[in-house]
Amino acid sequence: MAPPHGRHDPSTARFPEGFVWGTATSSYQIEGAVRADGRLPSIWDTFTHTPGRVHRNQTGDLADDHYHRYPEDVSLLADLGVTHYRFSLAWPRLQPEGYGPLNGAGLDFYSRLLDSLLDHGISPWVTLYHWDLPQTLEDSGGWPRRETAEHFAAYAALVHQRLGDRVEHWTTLNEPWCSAFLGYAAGVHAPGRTDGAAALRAAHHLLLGHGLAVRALREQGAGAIGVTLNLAPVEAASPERAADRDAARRVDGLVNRFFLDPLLRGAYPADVLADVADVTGTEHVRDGDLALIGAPLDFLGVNYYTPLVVRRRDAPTPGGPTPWGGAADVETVKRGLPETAMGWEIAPDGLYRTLTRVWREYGPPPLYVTENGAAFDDRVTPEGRVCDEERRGFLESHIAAAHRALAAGADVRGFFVWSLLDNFEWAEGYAKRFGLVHVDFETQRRTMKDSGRWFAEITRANAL
Ligand code: IFM
Repeated sequence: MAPPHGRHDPSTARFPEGFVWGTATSSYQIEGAVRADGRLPSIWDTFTHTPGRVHRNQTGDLADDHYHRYPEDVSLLADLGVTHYRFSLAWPRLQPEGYGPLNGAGLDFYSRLLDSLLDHGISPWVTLYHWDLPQTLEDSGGWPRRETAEHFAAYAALVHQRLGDRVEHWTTLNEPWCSAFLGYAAGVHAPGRTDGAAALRAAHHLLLGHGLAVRALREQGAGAIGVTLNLAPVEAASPERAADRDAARRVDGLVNRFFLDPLLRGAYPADVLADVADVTGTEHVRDGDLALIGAPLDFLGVNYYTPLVVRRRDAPTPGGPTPWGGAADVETVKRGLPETAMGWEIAPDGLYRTLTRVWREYGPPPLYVTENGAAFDDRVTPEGRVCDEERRGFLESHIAAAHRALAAGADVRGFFVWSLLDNFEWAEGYAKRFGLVHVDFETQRRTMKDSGRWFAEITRANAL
């Protein structure tokens, strides 16, 4: 089946006309200025200021100082030749307590950023929530509490009223799996809770928040609306072992199907509900929720970094809380493939398999790779270059995988590199560099890496 939006020629790695090329960032990871102009703390401010939570107790207080340096960053985007820029709005900057009127100074910042992007011919691709929940809302229960979903939809509606004239693409959530399971079950992300039942309720309320926000944005005539999931193929370490095959089914259920099924089929997968039944029931899922969550979307964002290879341990996994409710006896296994600095195996085929699987099994709306990229230990040479050949190779192989998925019939319409800039990599602090642009965190000096120069050739040629 050929993608409906343009001719695809598999003999060259040329992409269809109108293919979206971009880079992605998120507010807390780059903006800094956490106390400026009425912004109040988010859960990530609280988490990073709690000793022992983040590598070297680093915080996003300054990050890339993008709040003040965005004009330079927009020029870098123009140098990269991207058609689109994916970034998130900081809820605690726009609506400091998570409810009530919008903060004019926060709106002014994003308004200036949008104007600057549009002046450079770059289309903004806005994410409403990339993990920085206003602390006030966490204090009253956070995502495990249903009202947080309602507050999120109200925030989305207000923001769209004020910024919607300049934004075509709206993403409700980025990677709700991380918000729910890393934040509320494993406790390695903000708010750092370790309560498996709370995590499952959080996952449902994130999805409900998405559904309520979609309805609110549709009522206001918003452009294209979608959501971004972190997806990965999940394999059994020993496929001949039934216990490992079952481990793979359960982890696939929690990472992929727990989100894909309600969003694209309007129902939670029955096997996953059974797996987690001893962690929590479904009392928090109310009549009508799944119809909201499963409302049609205009696009699905896919973030892909690495596959998961799992096996069942014969004893419960040691070492503290796990993100895997209903699969605490599962551990991930490495196969000895080359890795990035995150310790993630490099497997571009996993992107191909993810895109084609979602396309085949779910018949989703158009797909966009909304994040793909890699951390490596970059250094600036005395001549001022960053020779990041490994990142270039990583991106080339993954863009080629997206192209193969297109050739196989998946309607893949864009590719965003994570990330524009080296930035605050959550629990890893500033130790892991994902940028196409190097940032010296002492001086805030930006240096385009070799991979960035290479990516600029791809975006301009619309071909590999
Ligand atoms: O930095 C993160 C981003 O915030 C969400 N997706 C994965 C990236 C790399 O870990």
